[in-house]
Amino acid sequence: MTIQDKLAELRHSTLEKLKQANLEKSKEIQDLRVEVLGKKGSLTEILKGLKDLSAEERPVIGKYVNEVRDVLTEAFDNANALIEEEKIAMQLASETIDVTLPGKPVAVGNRHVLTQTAEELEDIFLGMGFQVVDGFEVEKDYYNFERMNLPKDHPARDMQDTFYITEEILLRTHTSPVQARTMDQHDFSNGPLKMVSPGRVFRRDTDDATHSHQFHQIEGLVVGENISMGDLKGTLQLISQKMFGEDRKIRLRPSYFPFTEPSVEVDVSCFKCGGEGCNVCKKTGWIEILGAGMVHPSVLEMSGIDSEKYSGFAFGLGQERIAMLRYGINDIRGFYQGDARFSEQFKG
Ligand code: FA5
Repeated sequence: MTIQDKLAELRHSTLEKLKQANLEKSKEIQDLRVEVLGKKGSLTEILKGLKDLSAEERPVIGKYVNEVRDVLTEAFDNANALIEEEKIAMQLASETIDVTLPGKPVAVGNRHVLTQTAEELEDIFLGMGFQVVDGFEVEKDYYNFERMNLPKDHPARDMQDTFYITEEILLRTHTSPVQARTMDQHDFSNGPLKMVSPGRVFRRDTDDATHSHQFHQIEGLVVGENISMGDLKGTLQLISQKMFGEDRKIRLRPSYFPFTEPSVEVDVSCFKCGGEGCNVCKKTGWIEILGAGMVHPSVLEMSGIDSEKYSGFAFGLGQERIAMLRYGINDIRGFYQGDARFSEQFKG
């Protein structure tokens, strides 16, 4: 038998076997493929005889070998495709999909409780005619300290050490630098300046249940003619009532900030015991919520504002502090850990 005959015979017999193969048994076809086209298969075996051919015969037979290989490869591929199709057809015939089954519920997130607190405060202030202003988290030493009446050697800087980018650029320690930036821009012919500015601040503080090295404040500032301590008290009274309930009272205690004179700490009467004394207010009946005061004349003058004609009040409150008191959160670190179980409690 010549090589050509052997090839013709292999082609014929393989195609016949493929025709008869049980299509449901794809293994049968895979085995046949290895048997015929595999490395040690029948085709390879026949090709061993190529070496005995003459130089003239070799290209002719070579061409024929390729033709047989192509025909058989295609035949196996077709058989496999047919098997795949049959499989899918069988699956479709046996499977039904119940389109009326309820779907999987999509988990809906919610705004972070600090964002909610800030937005609620912003809404109250917007209602009182304040504008909401953005500040810079990376701030100049000049605005964070010097314009707040804290020159380079001022001892009160020690209370607000921070992360320095360069000697002159730092992560702001409070939202107060926004005061100077907005006062610089304000045109009093358009009326008094009334703004709030929420944002993140940074300090070299040791983290514990009530302190974090980064937290959030809301700055408030009003500058105009005849602005008095009474306006400050009235504004803060309203905020406390809106945030903690109508019955809340506030009290001002003398304090010190270099950028306000006089300066006060502001306490709100305890929302839990109503002033009787309990574990929330540490038996005092009062809870401290913010620092405030009348804007220091030097701070006004540094913005080119005539302190004889204009006066103002400012305050800075801790957003975490407000949220912790409102919702009875006892550890500030919960705000930053990204635990969904914490956030889900404040869906609103
Ligand atoms: C200030 O930062 C002043 N700039 C506030 C101010 C503004 C006074 C305008 C006068 C006029 P103080 O350092 O007290 O003040 O911070 C204000 C509030 O931020 C505090 O009442 C507290 O609620 C919050 N706070 C301060 N340090 C931390 C901290 N490490 N972690 C969380 N909250 C803090």
